[in-house]
Amino acid sequence: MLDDIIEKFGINTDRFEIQKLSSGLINNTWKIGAHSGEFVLQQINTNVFKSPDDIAENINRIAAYLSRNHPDYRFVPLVKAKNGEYLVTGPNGETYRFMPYVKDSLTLETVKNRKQAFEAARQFGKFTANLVGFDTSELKMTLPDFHNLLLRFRQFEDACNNASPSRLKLAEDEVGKAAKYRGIVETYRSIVENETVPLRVIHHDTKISNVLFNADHCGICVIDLDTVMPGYFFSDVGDMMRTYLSPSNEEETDLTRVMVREDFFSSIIDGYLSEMSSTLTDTEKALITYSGKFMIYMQAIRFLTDYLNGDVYYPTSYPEHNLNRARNQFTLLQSYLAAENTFSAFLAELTG
Ligand code: GN1
Ligand code: MG
Repeated sequence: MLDDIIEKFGINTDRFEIQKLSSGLINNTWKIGAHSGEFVLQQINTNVFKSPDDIAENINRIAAYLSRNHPDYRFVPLVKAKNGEYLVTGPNGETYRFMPYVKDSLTLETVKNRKQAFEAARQFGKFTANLVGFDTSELKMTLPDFHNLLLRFRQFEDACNNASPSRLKLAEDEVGKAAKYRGIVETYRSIVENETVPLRVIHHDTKISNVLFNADHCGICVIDLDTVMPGYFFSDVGDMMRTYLSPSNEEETDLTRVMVREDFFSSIIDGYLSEMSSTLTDTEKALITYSGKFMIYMQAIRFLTDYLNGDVYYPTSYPEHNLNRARNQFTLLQSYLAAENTFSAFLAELTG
């Protein structure tokens, strides 16, 4: 079935290998080994991304800018189909795209050591730093309000009002935690209303599996560019903290394994600032500790909202999967909050 799609991207389908890649909750991804090389095929989830053309346009604009201004920067471009388009439509209206596979690269599901945290943070910092001169208004909003915490909280409240009594009952503790830490939403409100945080080219999904590494654990480049849009730096730094500080990821159900490793914090900061230090404003630097709370809390309430809504957004493999993910993220949040003063003290020393 996928043969026809691959063929439209110019691959000779007499002989090729196909392997499903598991990472990513939203899109489907395959690695293709063909005579002419290795590629990645992706089916874009158009229930989530309503205008996949906008994603392709954003990636192409950024690719053009980077190749003009930072020709040595490693960027994975889209491959054109034989008809000259970047997207191919399947028999049931599905949307596909094609990219080169970065040779000898590997991805990580969890961060094992501080070097990996540093390297990943450096790659995302480099991405935004190299695009400082790029006019953010040229980018389409592929998911409007994606990291708008005010909206996410309203969606959570709506979900509470509409949830089945049984799901609401099972999620009682987590609903209580969402309310308990509501101050994180209020801080967000005051940041967007009062502070002048600049819009930058932000990746918006800086989890560890979105960085390609080589065998020596050095970062090669960032991938998964669907949510690259104008945004705030704390989305990216926050998602690094969400996914690099803990030894286990959001799928872990043994909550004793979900925790913040305090010494990994400085590795993230050092990696990100190695590229972004001269770019970030003082206002932004003062929000670094907030970043982690913001993203961990938002992801907790997104999983919880989806559980209450009956699992309509994130794919699940068992009935309480999203509730467990929310539990995991609230556990991480509590561990993060316990370390907050240590993080702030470290930053105060670093930034003066
Ligand atoms: C989704 O599809 P994937 O795995 O790249 C989600 C992110 C979440 C992430 C949690 C468009 O990303 O926001 O952080 O799951 N992307 C979208 O693993 O909702
Ligand atoms: Mg993504």
